[in-house]
Amino acid sequence: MDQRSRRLPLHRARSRQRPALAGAARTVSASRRQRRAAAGFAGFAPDACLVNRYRPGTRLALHQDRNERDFGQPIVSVSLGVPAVFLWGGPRRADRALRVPLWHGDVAVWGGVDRLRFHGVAPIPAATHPLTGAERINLTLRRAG
Ligand SMILES: O=C(O)CCC(=O)C(=O)O
Ligand SMILES: [Mn+2]
Repeated sequence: MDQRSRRLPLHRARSRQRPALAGAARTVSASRRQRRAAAGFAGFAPDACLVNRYRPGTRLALHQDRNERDFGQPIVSVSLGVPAVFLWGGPRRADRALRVPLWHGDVAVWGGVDRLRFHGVAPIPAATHPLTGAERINLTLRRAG
């Protein structure tokens, strides 16, 4: 993560491969807890996963995620496949949006005072990824109920 994105109220992490050693399970789960806590959302237990599939040229307009009951719970968003530019806006639709590049395996988390920020995705470039072809796939994990 570069210095610029470190200052964003948007937590982003590169995916890492799980250790192959069976005995490492406890370590992995401890570090997962630590990562949740480091992002400020130690108790997050998602009960829904929304899957978005983007073909080249498709976009997602600026919007707020308001369908969940408890805005105290964050949104955890996983990017797979071709890269995208995430538009990270403000509390009002008209607020200027930062453009944050997202690559395969990136995880973005937003919550707390930033939970209702407007956000979206710029048109997906024509590109290919070995795992998804021309598509970008996005998973958002949420606490819906
Ligand atoms: O595709 C993304 O990165 C964002 C998806 C999103 O904001 C949503 O599904 O509400
Ligand atoms: Mn959204």
